[in-house]
Amino acid sequence: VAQLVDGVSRTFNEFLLLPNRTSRECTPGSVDLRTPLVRHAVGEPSEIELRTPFTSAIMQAVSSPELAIALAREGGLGFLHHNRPVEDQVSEVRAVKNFKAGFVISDTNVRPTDTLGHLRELMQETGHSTAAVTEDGTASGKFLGLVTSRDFHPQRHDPAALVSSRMLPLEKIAYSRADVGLSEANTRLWEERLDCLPTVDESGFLRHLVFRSDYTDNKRFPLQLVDAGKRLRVGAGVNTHDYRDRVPALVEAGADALCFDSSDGFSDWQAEALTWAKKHYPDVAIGGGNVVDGQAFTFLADAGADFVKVGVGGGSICITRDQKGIGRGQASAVLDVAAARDAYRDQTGQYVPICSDGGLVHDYHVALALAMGADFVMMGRYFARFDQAPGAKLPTRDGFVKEYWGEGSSRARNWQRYGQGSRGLLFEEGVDGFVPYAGDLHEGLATTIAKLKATMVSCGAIDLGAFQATARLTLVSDQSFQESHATVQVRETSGLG
Ligand code: RVP
Repeated sequence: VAQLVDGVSRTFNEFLLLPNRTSRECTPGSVDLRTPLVRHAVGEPSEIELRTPFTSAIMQAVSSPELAIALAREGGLGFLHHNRPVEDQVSEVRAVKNFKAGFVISDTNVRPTDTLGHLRELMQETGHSTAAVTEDGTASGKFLGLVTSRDFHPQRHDPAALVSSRMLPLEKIAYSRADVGLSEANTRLWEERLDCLPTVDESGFLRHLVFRSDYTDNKRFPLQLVDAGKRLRVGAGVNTHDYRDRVPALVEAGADALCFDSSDGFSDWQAEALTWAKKHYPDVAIGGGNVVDGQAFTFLADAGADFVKVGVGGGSICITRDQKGIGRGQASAVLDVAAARDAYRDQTGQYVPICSDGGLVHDYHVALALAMGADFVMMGRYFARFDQAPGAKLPTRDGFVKEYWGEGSSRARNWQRYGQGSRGLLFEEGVDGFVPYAGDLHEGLATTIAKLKATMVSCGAIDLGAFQATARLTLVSDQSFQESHATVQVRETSGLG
């Protein structure tokens, strides 16, 4: 007969943290959110440590290169999705790895033979008034010149005329070698009174544009997550179907961490794929998942997973539980897997971090997930709301929303994640919808981090290890859940998060 596991399937909403004694030294300014990303021997540091415990969901609607860049600059890690040809994912990995603060990859590019009408449309689309002219009209083609707002006005110039008639050719513009540093580039911009300084490699191909940017920019991002070569770190999803091609290509492109991404990772397919990856690429950091119990965690850890993702059916866009009747409340899943991780550590001397993936609805859920033992969290809905996420921003009567759709929806058609025994989806496990627009990631995440630090301070912890070790949780009854909310009629909000 079926076995009934102990305990009820519980969600984050059912828990609260009890405040612990806060010492004088325990202040938000002293809180350190560093956390291990990958397996390491007890007593030794993890090869990759996140500086803030956030990763972005391996989803089309979430992790664009822009989002991965913005998140790495905050000390977290973006995971680029794998539901597309290998080359497309690889080129996005390269875009993140090639990012240099203040150096932008031109997004408005034309050929000299394009019409000014085409250029006008492109400028409207990107909102930019400087275009690079390259031989093939791409951002990395042979560099031929620039068109700026001083050269071209959409109302003034004939849309049928060619770009070549208005462009500033190479011999008339200042440009720089590709390895120029940001402060040298800024000096040139000011001293030569330039608006834009293109950088070009030794063969004459365009690399970046440097605008009169604020070169103190880096100071805004003191926690940037970078590799040994000071390039931003980036993660990438892989699947158990084409990993023999995808893993090598992503490693070659410089991806810092990979993750097998499946709605149910407790499978022979995933164990085989992990074993293959670790055999052929022993140095690659590669995670597995998703799982919801200790048994499944140990299975993937034994197969070589460097971290394990926890969560089935809790995602905001997810209907797996409705459709298949599998899953587990995210709080119960994290508590169970964290206990298995600690047991595995005690038995093997290896610490295999775990990630709480999906179902984080309120900022305080992040604190709960970490207190319950997650080393870091992965979020989809949360990041899909920001400017940097790829979903379209659409106006509504009350403001704006951004599109957000599940990988198991018919829009994403990610059959590699939701394998149902055939190539293609026989039924949906995700929905296609909208989330409220939340502006720039930098500001949004700052609020979430401020709340997390405030919670940790109330719990008397200045690092995540101490937070987990000393957290005291209580279950909330329906009645006390009601008590958590304001019981007066609330005036307009202050606008603070
Ligand atoms: P959320 O942060 O609650 O939006 O959840 C995001 C997570 O949901 C993803 O990281 C993934 O594990 C899961 N997901 C993605 N697509 C779907 C689906 O279509 N069911 N679920």
